[in-house]
Amino acid sequence: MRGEGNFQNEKMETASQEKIRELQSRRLKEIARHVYSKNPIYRKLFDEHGVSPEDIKSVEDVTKLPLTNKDLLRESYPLGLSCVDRNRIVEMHMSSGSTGTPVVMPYTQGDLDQWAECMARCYRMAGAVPGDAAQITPLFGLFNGGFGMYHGARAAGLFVIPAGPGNTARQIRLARDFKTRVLTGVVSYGIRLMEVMEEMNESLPDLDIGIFGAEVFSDSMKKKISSGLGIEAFDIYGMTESGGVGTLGMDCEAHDGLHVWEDHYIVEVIDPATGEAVDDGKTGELVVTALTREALPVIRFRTADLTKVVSREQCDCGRTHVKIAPITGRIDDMLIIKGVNFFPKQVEQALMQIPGVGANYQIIIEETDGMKDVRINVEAEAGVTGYVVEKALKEALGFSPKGDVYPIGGLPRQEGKAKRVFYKKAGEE
Ligand code: DLL
Repeated sequence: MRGEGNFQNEKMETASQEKIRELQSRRLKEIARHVYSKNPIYRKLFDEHGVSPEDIKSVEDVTKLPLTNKDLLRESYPLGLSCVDRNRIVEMHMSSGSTGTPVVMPYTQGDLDQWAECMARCYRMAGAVPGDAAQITPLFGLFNGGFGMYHGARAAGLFVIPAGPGNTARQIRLARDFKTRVLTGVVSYGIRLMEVMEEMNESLPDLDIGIFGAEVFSDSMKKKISSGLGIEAFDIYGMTESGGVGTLGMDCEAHDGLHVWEDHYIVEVIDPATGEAVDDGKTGELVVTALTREALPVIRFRTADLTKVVSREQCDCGRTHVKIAPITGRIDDMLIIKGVNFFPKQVEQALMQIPGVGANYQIIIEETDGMKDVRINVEAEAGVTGYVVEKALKEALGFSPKGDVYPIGGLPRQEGKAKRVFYKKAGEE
């Protein structure tokens, strides 16, 4: 298998669960002390919750700590939650999120090294080896995607092509001329690349590994991108709050879950309504505690991302770190139409299985007199009828949404993370 024996930090990636627990216990005690002693907002939060760092004796005690969420980070804008002196901060990233209030993540040099290590593990887990050309297509800027993939590629000893997004024809030439073996991007950029390659009638024989994330990534979309680009596609996870892309792991060659780097993070899955832990195998909200970050370690951060624990056994790839399911979506992404609850990912999964349907689609929620209805527009090759699409969606969702079939290229394209769901009031265009 391609990733077998291919580790960035073999000792840690294959350490026994017992050893990992021991390390997590030690690090949790340290991080609780760190945030409590260095930041007044954290101190107040712990005090109000009636917990002190001395109460934390092992990893199980994580549940004694208060849950936190995006609001805490937003309210402390710009650097109110930082736990180090300002002169130790060497880089920052920021996400604006849907409400527009930014979340800032400052980094010390130690944090950059931690990020690079996590991301480098992902590259190696995908099968990349030192010297491979890695073309990095997410934005280099406040978005953490470009720089995170850069720091990690350097740590893994790769030949970095910091292409950034856009100009897809040039991107394809770069990949051809510099023999790109590893290409990274947001999921919708993988789609874009596939389309332009088809238009240009290009193939990239050296391209072998695609690392995509930042957006929900259904299995059927993964298959489509894999066959379209002639690569093995991996689903990479991370967020501004955890410290960026790759910090929360990726799937290995077994492709049956994302390995979370447990020496750096404690993950819990909770019932979003009660805040209580759910059993392994049950879907809930992922909660993350950063154990090794200095500038802004999140404590029991409610990600709003839905997933479940898939396995805590040693994987065929040799890694021992917990596997979680690919993210279903964010809690607030759930749609309720005509009494049926569903996630955009289910629509994607159903659409991508229809032969001839393209990779771009829109879910439009229309509201008339307080009643919600949904239209699903897709792109498809000639010959794919609305009837075929409707039938597949009915099977997946239990009802038939209206919608139109556009020719390939007929729906608008966006840069960065794709917006798939649109809201419209009656009569609006
Ligand atoms: O999207 C980090 C990233 C960059 C991941 C490039 C992968 C590739 P944010 O902009 O802070 O950071 O957005 C984080 O995006 O809470 C999830 O809701 C979603 N997300 C990230 N990766 C995945 C994934 C980056 N693999 C938010 N599958 C997260 C599903 C993802 N959703």
